[in-house]
Amino acid sequence: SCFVGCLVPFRTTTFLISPKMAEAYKGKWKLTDSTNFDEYMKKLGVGFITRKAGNTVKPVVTIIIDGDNWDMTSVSTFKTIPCKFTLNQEFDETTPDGRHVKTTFRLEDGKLIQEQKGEVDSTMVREIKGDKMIVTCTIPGWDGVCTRTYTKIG
Ligand code: ACD
Repeated sequence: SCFVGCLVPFRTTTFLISPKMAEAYKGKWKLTDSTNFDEYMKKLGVGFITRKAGNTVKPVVTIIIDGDNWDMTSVSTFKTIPCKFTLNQEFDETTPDGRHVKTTFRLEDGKLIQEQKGEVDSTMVREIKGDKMIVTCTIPGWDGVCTRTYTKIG
């Protein structure tokens, strides 16, 4: 009927799907696979010592969500990297290797997109597939792709 046909799509997009998409990210994730990370860090201008550390560590990321406010803190033996943000709001981010960038996170098609503007621009897309969170890192003008796979641990 018209009642169902009009009401359901409206409620689905505005009230039900969006919070559920975010819901999938909540919890604790540990890095279990990484490809091309060294190349990616080289393109970002990350120095030798930090790259060695970055290539070695298996960070645990804990994601807490309160409405549009996210806390995505990464813990490893290298360092603890707090990352608090509000969706669709640009903020000053200090990257794990100490670069200063302007960052915006947004949710699009169920994917969390992190856009960094700085001396080198970069985009990180996070998507959930089963018990995996897959992070795809790209840089405009770079042919390569870095993929980091996190597995749900809590
Ligand atoms: C991911 C990908 C995040 C990549 C972040 C920055 C890359 C630049 C420099 C890395 C230097 C050290 C990396 C050490 C730990 C990575 C921790 C990532 C925390 C978000 O999410 O894996």
